[in-house]
Amino acid sequence: DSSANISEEVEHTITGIEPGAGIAQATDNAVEEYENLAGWEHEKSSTAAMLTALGDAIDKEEPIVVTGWSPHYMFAKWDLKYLEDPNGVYGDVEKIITIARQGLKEDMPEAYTILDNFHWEPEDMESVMLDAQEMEFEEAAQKWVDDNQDVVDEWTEGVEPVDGKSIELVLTPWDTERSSANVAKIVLEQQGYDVTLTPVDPSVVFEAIAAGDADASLAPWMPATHGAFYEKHEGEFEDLGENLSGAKIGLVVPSYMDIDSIEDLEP
Ligand code: PBE
Repeated sequence: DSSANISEEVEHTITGIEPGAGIAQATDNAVEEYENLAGWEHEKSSTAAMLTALGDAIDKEEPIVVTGWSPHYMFAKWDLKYLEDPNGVYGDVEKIITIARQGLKEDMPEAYTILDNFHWEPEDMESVMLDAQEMEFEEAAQKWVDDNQDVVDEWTEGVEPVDGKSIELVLTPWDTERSSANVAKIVLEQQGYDVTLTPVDPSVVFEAIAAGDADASLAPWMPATHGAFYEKHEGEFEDLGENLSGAKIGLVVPSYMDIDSIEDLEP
């Protein structure tokens, strides 16, 4: 049948991204958990390579199965769908949270308050990511701040300015987190902070904050994507709650493919 052809045409391969991504771990788990994925390969490389492979397949209207997530421009650029995940390996709706090192509240109460207040919508993040297709993330973030000064004013309301204190934020190397980190950087700089952004793997985000080597991060995706790292370090960092809700991860295919569920992929 057609789904058997799909499996053969994609050579029983899921086109993945960087091995350190939470979605890569989740996909290894999916290959383990779904009996129909026995014998499938999860090929990890990079986000750029995955997007190139996806674009090439769509140009030829060939099947492809990738690891995908939202917010991401892939859904605006192409007609795509998430495969249903009856085993719930990829979770349902994800939120992005803010975490801080122990003691940040006492050491830098002004920054702590701003980071605690930082909350925006997927549309906000998407607009920064879209602009960043044509300009640097710094510029795209500045544009969002200029256009949304009322939102920023809510985050900084009643917070006293500081005089050049240094703060380090860690982020993961995807566009979603480049957006939030660059916006946070500008807002903290407006307040008088000297801000360093350090991109690292998701595991290192939690390690650095737990060890007190970095001050805060707006990068963790919960509960499915980075839940294992969160649990490993629980109690060694402070959870400031969500900064965005309505994110998602999963297996993604072009809409023209005649399957709906991970279970439709044949062994
Ligand atoms: N992502 C985007 C990351 C987090 C942000 C879903 C590719 C991951 O760790 O899987």
